[in-house]
Amino acid sequence: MQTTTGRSTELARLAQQFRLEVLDVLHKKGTGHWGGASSVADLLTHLYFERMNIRPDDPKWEERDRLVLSKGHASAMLYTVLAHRGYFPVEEVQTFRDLNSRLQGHPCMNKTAGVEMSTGALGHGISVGLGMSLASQLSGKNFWSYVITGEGCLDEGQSWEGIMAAAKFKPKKLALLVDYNKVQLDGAASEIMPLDPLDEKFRAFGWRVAPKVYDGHNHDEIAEAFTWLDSEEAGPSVMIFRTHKGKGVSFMEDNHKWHGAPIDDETYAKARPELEAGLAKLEAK
Ligand SMILES: Cc1ncc(C[n+]2csc(CCOP(=O)(O)OP(=O)(O)O)c2C)c(N)n1
Repeated sequence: MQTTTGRSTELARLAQQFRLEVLDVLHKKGTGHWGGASSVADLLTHLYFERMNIRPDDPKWEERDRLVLSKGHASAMLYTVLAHRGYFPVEEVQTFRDLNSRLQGHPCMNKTAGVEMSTGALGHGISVGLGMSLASQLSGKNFWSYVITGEGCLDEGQSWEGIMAAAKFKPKKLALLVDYNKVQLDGAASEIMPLDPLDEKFRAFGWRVAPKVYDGHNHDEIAEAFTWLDSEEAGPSVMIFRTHKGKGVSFMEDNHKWHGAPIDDETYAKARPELEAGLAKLEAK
């Protein structure tokens, strides 16, 4: 991870710590989605610890920025970030997927503080984010609505209905972050449903598109993307981040096998030291 500023290193360190904690809990529970959770760790960490205007002690504060994790299967990372940001106790993450826990396999907005939208059925996030951003304008508020989608999520037709509708209604504060790891549930995106050239597709659909694909594991680049986002107020905006599924564990990176496979003891014993080594490297910076 090539970060230059102290703050970027700190954010990268936090994200890596969250990866470790997620691996621990998924191993303990024998269930959950490691691939997509590790991929989105830096984006969620940057949003919640650097970018978003939120009050974790008042989760329903009306002016708060909203985040819709459209790829809801990455819930374990969302819960870990929300817990560390103060929405609920960090120990509660250990109840992940337990019967009657608030922290189910896919996020539930009616149960869990900080979860803005129940997701898991892919494809709905953009439409929901559009509604949130229009509600912000109609009610005279000024909050951001952020949506994170994976490329598998973009395969859903509903995503493109939302993209078209956003181009029509032109909300000023709707930002889409694409967690572009190019690997889906059971194979490469290029085999399942090619999306490239993704930036040109968004442009053709009438969106404001960031001038480059950012490194979604480099916090200097994530910050650069947000600087671009703030540089003008002009309708729905999309930032594409190149990420890696299974980030932080060499034999899991870019391998669809680790989309949702249980982390057994043997795998855990090989994977954890790699994440620990990554964390130690960041701590030494
Ligand atoms: C409507 C719907 N169809 C299928 C699935 C099953 N499914 C869960 S995750 C996934 C792939 C998601 O890929 P992507 O959005 O790229 O997420 P990531 O690779 O970051 O995990 C699929 C097909 C689902 N959750 N919802």
